[in-house]
Amino acid sequence: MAKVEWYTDFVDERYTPAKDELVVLFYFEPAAGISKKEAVGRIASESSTGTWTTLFTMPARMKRLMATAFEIEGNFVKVAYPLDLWEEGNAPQLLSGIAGNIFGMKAIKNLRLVDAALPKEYVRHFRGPGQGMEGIRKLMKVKKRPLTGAVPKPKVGFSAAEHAHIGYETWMGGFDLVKDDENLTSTNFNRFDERVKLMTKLRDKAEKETGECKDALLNITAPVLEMEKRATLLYENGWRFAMIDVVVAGTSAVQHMRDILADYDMAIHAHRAMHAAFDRNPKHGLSMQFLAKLNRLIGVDQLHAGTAVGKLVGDKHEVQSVANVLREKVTKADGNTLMRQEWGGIKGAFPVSSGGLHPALVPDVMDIFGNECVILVSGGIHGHPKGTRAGAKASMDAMQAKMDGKTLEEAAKKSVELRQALEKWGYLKPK
Ligand code: CAP
Ligand code: MG
Repeated sequence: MAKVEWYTDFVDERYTPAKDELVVLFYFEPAAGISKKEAVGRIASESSTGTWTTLFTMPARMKRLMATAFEIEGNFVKVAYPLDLWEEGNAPQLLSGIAGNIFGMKAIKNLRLVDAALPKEYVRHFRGPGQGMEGIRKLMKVKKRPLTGAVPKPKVGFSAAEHAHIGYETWMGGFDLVKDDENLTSTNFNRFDERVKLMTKLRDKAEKETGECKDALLNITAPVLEMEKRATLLYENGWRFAMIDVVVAGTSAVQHMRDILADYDMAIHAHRAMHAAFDRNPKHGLSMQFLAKLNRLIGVDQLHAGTAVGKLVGDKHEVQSVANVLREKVTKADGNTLMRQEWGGIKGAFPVSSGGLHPALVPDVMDIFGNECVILVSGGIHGHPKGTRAGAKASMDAMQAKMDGKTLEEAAKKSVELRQALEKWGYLKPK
């Protein structure tokens, strides 16, 4: 019978990728009855030039565009992709290739895109963060410590006036940023433009009263033309950040908004809501470190990276890997978690640690991330026995204690707010 399939033409274990090839590390499990070689051939074929059967005609050019599965180690495989497969500066197209049909192939029982090593020639077509970590520190006039912020809680339900009041209390407790929750956009009880107007007034008041720089992560997530309008409204009101739920908004929208916001010299705070739909299963989906790489490449300035000690998934190794991908000039290789990545002129982005934190966990987060991060403590300040302002102060006192090398018990002797927080939550690690 004539040859029907040609998947194994995409496998060569003696192959050495060219310097300018894009290499992807996958975890894979063949379906029953499929050999590893047949499985990795399918991954390389379906994510580059192939299909399920041999074809009548094929242009000669196709040959040099074929991907090659070249390193199989247990259930991990590396696939090399010729650079010409990829349109310059087009992040959605990269995903359609290396994170598209292959997840649905019957011959592959489980598949996880762990990381991609992007060649310099590919990276140079992306702008990366507009502000980056240095730019944000300059904007906020915060030199050394982690930046701090909180989301008004309950997540949604406040009117714009109530929201702005909670924001003011958060700022007056010493926090830098007031963040909209991921599912707060412009609802009939808290319209975006109303919230911007009232938050602007109270930001100016808080800045005057504290002499500190105060800002907000106001959520512009919406259809893209509406996002443009909201970004402009923020800019016109002197805000220096915009928040986007980058996974639900989509890669194309984030790339577009990155250009708009960079023209406004505004930073992008990237919330990652919905990431756990595809990154928490260690056997299937996309890794958070790859999502972080993609978003730094496109140009978000800060991205949620997890806490390890809070209420949401992501252990210490994962959150530190994500932080490395976001911050380092060269991300070092790390087993089957990370491949080496040179970032060239692409600025670093802040990892954001948030989710189930309270004052007593702030030092733990600083142990994991160091100071080059943003720490959001939301329920952990609004649930303080003496309210938001006291909760923010307790968190700032915990952070100062850590920076002074003091225990929280010592610091609590001089901070009634920290003592009260310790009395309520102790060192609870919420689930
Ligand atoms: C945290 C939060 C953030 C999570 C997102 C929430 O609130 O506002 O959305 O941090 O998770 O809605 O849960 P709390 P991650 O501080 O009150 O938990 O940062 O892991 O993406
Ligand atoms: Mg939230």
